[in-house]
Amino acid sequence: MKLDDIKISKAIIEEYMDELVDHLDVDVAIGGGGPSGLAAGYYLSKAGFKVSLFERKLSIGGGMWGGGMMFNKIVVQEAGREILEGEFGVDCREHENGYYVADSIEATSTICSKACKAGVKIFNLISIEDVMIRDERITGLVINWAAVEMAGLHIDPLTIRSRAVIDATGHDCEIVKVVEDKMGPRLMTETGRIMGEKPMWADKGEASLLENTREVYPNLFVAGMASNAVHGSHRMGPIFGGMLLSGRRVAELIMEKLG
Ligand code: 48H
Ligand code: FE2
Repeated sequence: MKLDDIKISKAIIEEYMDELVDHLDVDVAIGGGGPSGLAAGYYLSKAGFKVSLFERKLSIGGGMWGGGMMFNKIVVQEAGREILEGEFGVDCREHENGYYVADSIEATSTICSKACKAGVKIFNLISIEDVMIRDERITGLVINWAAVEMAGLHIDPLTIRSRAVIDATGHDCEIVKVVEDKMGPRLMTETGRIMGEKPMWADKGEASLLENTREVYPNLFVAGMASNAVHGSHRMGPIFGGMLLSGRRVAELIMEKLG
């Protein structure tokens, strides 16, 4: 077959546009492609929900690639291992009683692959810059090219409609921040506001994560590190079991809500 350069371009543009148009209106829109967002998307897609995930960066996986301080290993506890090895098939080696270690490259790439195969439509290089709110309920996301954001160009965004939104943007809880900025102290936290992350304490941080994984504004759920940041709980360092458990938990909560 003689290759035609224009046909290659046309194939890319048309296939991408078809998928984008098909995902303008979804069940669940996820902001952030770290471990919690990917796990949430995986479980929701596996259950038959239509899911779009938007990630600002070129690479998916958030803070998982780098392990701890660039030592590319991650630690999970037994409950986390049940997901990492049991669900995703990533090798976990017991280093010491109850402390399992996985290769961060294998873990991140595998979770990403499983999420895609389960049906999560991942759009990388797209940032969430705002939300849509109708009658005090989140009804979708406002998105723009990450390159537009980085260049500081004045280019208006586009919108995605969804029945539920997950803020899985990590430490910065960027989606919840937008809601707080625009709606005032109306979050479902103790103060109605983002309470801010507390210092490193692996045990406490992991223990509080599932309870903090919840709806924080009608139709807006938090997962992963954003959950602890929003609710004023501790960070936990490079232990990633909680992120996966939080992703599964938020998926369960949304399935319950959406039916
Ligand atoms: C599009 C965005 C936007 C935006 C951010 O940081 P992450 O890995 O988040 P989690 O919660 O899945 O995992 C947290 C974990 O990586 C971690 O940091 C831990 C365990 N820390 C403990 C500690 O003590 O430090 O991924 C979030 C992703 C990133 O890829 C961002 O680029 C992306 O979200 N993102 N994408 N639009 N507005 N904001
Ligand atoms: Fe972190």
